[in-house]
Amino acid sequence: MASPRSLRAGAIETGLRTHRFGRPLFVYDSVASTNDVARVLAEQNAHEGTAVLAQVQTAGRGRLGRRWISPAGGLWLSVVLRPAVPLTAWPLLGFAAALGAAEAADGVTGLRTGLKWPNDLTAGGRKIGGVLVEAGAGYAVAGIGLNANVAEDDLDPPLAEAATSLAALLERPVDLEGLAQEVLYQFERSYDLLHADGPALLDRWRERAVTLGRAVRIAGAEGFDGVAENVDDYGALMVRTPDGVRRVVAGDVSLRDI
Ligand code: BT5
Repeated sequence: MASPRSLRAGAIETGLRTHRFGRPLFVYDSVASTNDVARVLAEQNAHEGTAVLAQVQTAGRGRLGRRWISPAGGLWLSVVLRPAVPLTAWPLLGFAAALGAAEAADGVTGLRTGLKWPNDLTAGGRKIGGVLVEAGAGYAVAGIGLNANVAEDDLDPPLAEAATSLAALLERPVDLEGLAQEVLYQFERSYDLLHADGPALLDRWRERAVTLGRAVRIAGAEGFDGVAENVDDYGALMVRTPDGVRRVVAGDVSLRDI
C-alpha cells in the first residue's frame, strides 16, 4: 500500500466519484503555482473540471499577492471552471470551493472545519486552508490549499501560531489521495449547488461560518471596526458600524478578528 502522503494520479482517478472535476487530472512533483498551470490549460480550452495537483509549490500565492507556504504533504489543487452564472455571482465560486474543501476535510477526518470570511478554512481557531479564485476570459481557476500532512514546523514561526494542519490536529497523517478525491467530489457538488440555488449554497456556508456575529476589523485602505452580521447574496460581508451597515467585498480587503 502507498504511503498516506503519496499523490498518484492513477490512484486518485480510480474511485473518483465526480462527473467532471478531476477529469482530467494532472499531478506534478513541483510547480510554481497550480493556479498558473491550470490557467495555461484553461487558455488552451481545457474542459471544466480539469484539475492540477502538486506535491510542492515553489511560489504558491494567496490573495492580494500574499505568499502561500506549500511544502510536501499539503493538498495544493486547482480546478478549471467555466461558470454559467452571471459575473455578479462569481464571488460565490470561492465560497463553493471553501465549502467543498471543508466538507471533504470533515468527511475524511471527523473534524469540524469552520469557514472564515471570505474563504479561509479553520479548525480550533487556526487556519488550515484557503482558496484563491482567479478569473480569466470565460473561465476561472479555483485554487484550494489545505494543510493536510504539513508539519507545524514547516510553517514559518509567526504563522505557526495562527495556522495548523489536519495531521497536527489528528496526530496522524491523513490519506492525501483519498482527501484529493473527496475535495474534488464535494467541490463539484457545491459548485453545482451554486448553479442550481446560490442562496442554498450560502446557507450551507453560513452553517460553518466562524465570522458571523463577531467583532471584526476590516483591513485595507479604509480600515474600520464593526460587527460582522451576515453575507449578502453576492458573498459580500455586511458589517455593522456606528454609522450603519457597510458592505465589504472580498477582493478589496481582508479581515482581522479583534
Ligand atoms: C489564501 O489567501 O488563503 C488562499 C490560499 C490559496 C492557496 C492555493 S494552493 C493551490 C493554489 N495555488 C496557489 O498558488 N494558490 C492556491 P489569503 O487569504 O490571502 O491568505 C494568505 C495568508 O495565509 C498569508 O499571508 C499567511 O499569513 C497565511 N498562510 C500562508 N501559507 C499558509 C499555510 N500553508 N497555512 C496557513 N496559513 C498560511
